Amino acid sequence: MLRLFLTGTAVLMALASLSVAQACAEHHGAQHEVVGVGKTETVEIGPLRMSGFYALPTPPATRNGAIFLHIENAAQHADRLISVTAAETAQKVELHTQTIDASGIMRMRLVSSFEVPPNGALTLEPAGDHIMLIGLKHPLEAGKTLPVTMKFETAGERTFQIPILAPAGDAIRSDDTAVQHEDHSHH
Ligand SMILES: [Cu+2]
Repeated sequence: MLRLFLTGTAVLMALASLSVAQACAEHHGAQHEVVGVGKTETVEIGPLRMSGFYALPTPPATRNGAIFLHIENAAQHADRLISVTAAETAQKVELHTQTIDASGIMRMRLVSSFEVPPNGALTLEPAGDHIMLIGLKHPLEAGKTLPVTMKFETAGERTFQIPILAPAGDAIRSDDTAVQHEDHSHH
């Protein structure tokens, strides 16, 4: 089992989660059907319907990024997200679960797949399960998109563009501010 203590990234992600709902609301306000122009609403693979996908922008020195999305499964059987590749953007891509332990430390854990339950849904979101981009080849820039290929055990694979959305309110401004904020929040 691989346990990661990527506190810097975790703190940034925790901060980002404060404003993500707003960013998503803005994103969902626009209706576009064209895949790959940064305003994509849904992508379907067989009975799987992916929506609300985005990545957060990263500061220049940041090594890792994360992708979030919602996956609905209309089938009577479960499926599994078994791999994600983003070769243009990151050296590798991992599937991570994220929990907060008893002492308030965020822990990310590498998993081999995410289950999408039958007639159910899987939501990857900040401070929860997520797709992690490891070793960014360039910073994630708000307003751009990054291509990913998501592969499911049963439904197969699909390549599409993930929009990079700036969180509203400038939550990600400086690592120092983020760390201090995190310290105070646990007193
Ligand atoms: Cu992670």
